[in-house]
Amino acid sequence: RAAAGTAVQTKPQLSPLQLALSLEQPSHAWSKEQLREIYHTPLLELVHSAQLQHRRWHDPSKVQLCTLMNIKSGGCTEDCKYCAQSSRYSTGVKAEKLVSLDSVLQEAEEAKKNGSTRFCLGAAWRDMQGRKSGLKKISEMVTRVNEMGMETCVTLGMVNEDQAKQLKDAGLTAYNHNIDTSREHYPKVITSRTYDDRLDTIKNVQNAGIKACTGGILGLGETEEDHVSFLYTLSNMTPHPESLPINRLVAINGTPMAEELKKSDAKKLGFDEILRTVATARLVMPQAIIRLAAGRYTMKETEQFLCFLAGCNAIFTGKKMLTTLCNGWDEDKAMLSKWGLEPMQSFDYDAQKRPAAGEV
Ligand code: SAM
Ligand code: DTB
Ligand code: SF4
Ligand code: FES
Repeated sequence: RAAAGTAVQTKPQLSPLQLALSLEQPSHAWSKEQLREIYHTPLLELVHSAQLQHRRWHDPSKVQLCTLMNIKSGGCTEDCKYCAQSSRYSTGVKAEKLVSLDSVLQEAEEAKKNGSTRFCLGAAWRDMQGRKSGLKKISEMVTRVNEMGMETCVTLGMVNEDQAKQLKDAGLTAYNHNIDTSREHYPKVITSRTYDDRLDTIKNVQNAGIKACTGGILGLGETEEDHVSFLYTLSNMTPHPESLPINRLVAINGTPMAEELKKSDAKKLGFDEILRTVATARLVMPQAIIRLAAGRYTMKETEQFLCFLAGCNAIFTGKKMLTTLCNGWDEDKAMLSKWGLEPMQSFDYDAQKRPAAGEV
C-alpha cells in the first residue's frame, strides 16, 4: 500500500503512437481518434517514429522497383474526376484496344533488365463483365511474365470472385484496386460506382488468395480529416493491403478535378500532409509495402527522401506511368544508391521475416 500522502503509481497509458510501436502483430481495429492523434503528432516525432516502425518490420536497405504498362488505354466509361482515361472528358488520350502478348513480354523484359522485380499491367476498364476473352489474354500475360521470374500485378477495374480466381490460377501476385480517398470525400470524386463496390472487389481478390495493392490519391481537394478517414478504412481491413500506393494527383487538363483545383478557394495539398499520411500508414500498417506512385516526378529529391524516411519502400520506375510521366530507371537507381538503398528481389518480400529487435 502507498504510504499516506504518496500518490499511487499507475501504469502510464500508452499513446496510440506508442501502442503502434509496441504491437507484436498488426492491429485491424484502429479508431479514428487514435489515427487522428498519430497523424497530428509533431512532424519530426512522427517521421522518426515511422522510421523506427519501418526498421522493426522491414529490411531498411530494400526498395521494391515496379514498372507499369498501360495495356488498354483510354475509353473508360467511369467518371473518376481526376483520370486522363475516362471517355467523359477531353484529355487527348485515345481509346485503344488491348495490346498484344508480345508487346507485354518485350516491355517486361526491358523492365527486368533494368532491375524492376514487379511488372504491373493497367487497363482502363470499369469492370471485367463480358470480357471473357480479355481476361483469358491477360491471364496468359500474367503467366508468361511470371515465368520470367517477375512478380505480376494487374489493375482491371471491378472483378468478381470467379474472375479473381482465374487470375490467381494464372499466377497473379497482386491486384491493384484503390479506394482513392475517404468514404466521405469519395462521392465528390466518383459517382459511377460506390466506395462499397471498391471494397467488394478488394475482398474478392483477397478471398481468391491474391494480394491487394490498395491505396489512393492525395490532392483531390480533400481535408486532413479525409486523410485520417482514408487511413481508417485501410487500417481496418483484414488483412491489410500488401501494398499501399500513395499517388499525388497529377492534374490532367480536361478533367473536372484539374478545373476545380484552379479555383481560388480550392484546398491545396501541402507536402507535410503527404508525409503525415505516409508516416501514419507505416505506423498502423507495419507490414505493408508503401509505394510512392503517380506524381513522384513532381517531387524534389529531398521530398522523396523524406517519404522514404517516413516508411516508403517501393516506387514505380521506368518509361511511363499509364499516361503520365515516371522517373526513369537510371536516375532512380542513382538516387537510391546514393541513399544506401538497393532493389528488393522478386518474391523476396515476407513481412514476417523481419530483423530481430537487437538488429535494428
Ligand atoms: N481502371 C482501374 C481502376 O480504376 O482501378 C485501373 C486504372 S487506375 C488509372 C489506377 C489508379 O491510378 C487510380 O485508382 C488512381 O488512384 C490512380 N490515378 C489515376 N489517375 C491519376 C492521376 N491523374 N493522378 C494521380 N493518380 C491517378
Ligand atoms: C496506382 O495506385 N498508381 C498507378 C498504379 N496504381 C496502376 C497508376 C497511376 C496512374 C497515374 C495516372 C496516369 O499515368 O494516367
Ligand atoms: Fe476508368 Fe480507372 Fe480511370 Fe476511373 S481511374 S476512369 S475506372 S481507368
Ligand atoms: Fe502493381 Fe500496386 S499497381 S503493385
